[in-house]
Amino acid sequence: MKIKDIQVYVNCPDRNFVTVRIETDNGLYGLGDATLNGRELAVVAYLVEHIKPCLIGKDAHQIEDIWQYLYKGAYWRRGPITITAISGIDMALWDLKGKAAGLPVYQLLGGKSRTKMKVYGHANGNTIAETLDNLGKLIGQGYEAVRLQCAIPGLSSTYGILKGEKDYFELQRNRPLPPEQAWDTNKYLNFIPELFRQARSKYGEEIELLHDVHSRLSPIEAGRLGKALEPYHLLFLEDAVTAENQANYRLLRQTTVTPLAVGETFNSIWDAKELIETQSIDYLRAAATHAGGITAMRRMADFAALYKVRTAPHGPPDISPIGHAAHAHLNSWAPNFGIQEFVGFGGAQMTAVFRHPLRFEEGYLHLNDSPGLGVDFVVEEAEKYPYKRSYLPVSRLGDGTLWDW
Ligand code: CS2
Ligand code: MG
Repeated sequence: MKIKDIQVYVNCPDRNFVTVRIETDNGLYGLGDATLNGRELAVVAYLVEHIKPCLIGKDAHQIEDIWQYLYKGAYWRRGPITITAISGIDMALWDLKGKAAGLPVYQLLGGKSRTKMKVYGHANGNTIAETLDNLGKLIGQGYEAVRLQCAIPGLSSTYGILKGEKDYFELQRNRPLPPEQAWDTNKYLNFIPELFRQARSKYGEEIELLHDVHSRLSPIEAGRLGKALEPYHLLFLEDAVTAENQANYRLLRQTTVTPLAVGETFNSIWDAKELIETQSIDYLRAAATHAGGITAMRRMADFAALYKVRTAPHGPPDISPIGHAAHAHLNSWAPNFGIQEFVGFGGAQMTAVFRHPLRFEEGYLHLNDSPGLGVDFVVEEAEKYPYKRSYLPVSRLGDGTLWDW
């Protein structure tokens, strides 16, 4: 099964996505997600200029060899641009292998470890009352786990809050330059415990609650927050601190029993190695689209399992339905799957462009048995939505210091 051609598409149905399409000499094609929010064109160039010429004529069945060839052959290893490009190729090759075998990818990984996948939804609000109303709506839809994010009183804007936009897609696609958002750690730390106190008081102990700090604290500030949230027993506190220095989490781990999750910005198992070996985290948030595709995620899941760390793949609106489908196959197989972040399937434009094998029901995702990843990408629809440059925000403290967003 030789690679005959590789097309790379960057389109903006609801928001920008990068899609890899690999065609083979036996008439099949495979699809992969190579979206990198705010840096899409760098990945497109990497795929078209540097990867595509090397792969034409190669055997598409050689998934591992191609992964090693693209990873080691670049010499300049790792990094989000390189690994997101490799991820898109890798997903497309697994899609092809499944189609050639007439089997869903999860069967190629070892079969199903579960019949459905637990997800967590997002409840956001400009006030605690609004956030809790949205939590109630998700509970009514059957979610058993919900992430809470709320605007911080006294701050003009903060991560995860829609303000006037109708959804994340509208929020993310209209940023011709990086928006500057204010941040104040003290206001945040003084406010968030009250959000969870009220959530528990209103909805009881059963619903599993999560929160994303989005990498804004120091280890000891995160320890203060983790301890303050212990009475509300979160499923996990995400991105409490950045993990470039993995030792941050060893320090944090000594201060609180609130479970910890990190990894959405990881692009290599090396980013997680020490965190896992020292059992400094409970959930690994790496994503197939940014961490090296299915080949890399399988390796990370197996390594994490040795240390009782579970997977909780990143599932934001800026991973395409192809990436979400890749997660569904990995989540079906992984014995140490924890939970999947789920923000819905997007609007009419998304469903016109992307076909996926997933069904949401009562707090769980169900995966059908279509061969490969079970996805499709309608090129003529996608081309109606040309790429539109858009950036992620940046954060600044009150004195102008550039901060983690
Ligand atoms: C967030 C993401 O979903 C999450 O956990 O951290 O929405 C993140 O902000 C975006 O993926 C950035 O592009
Ligand atoms: Mg996050």
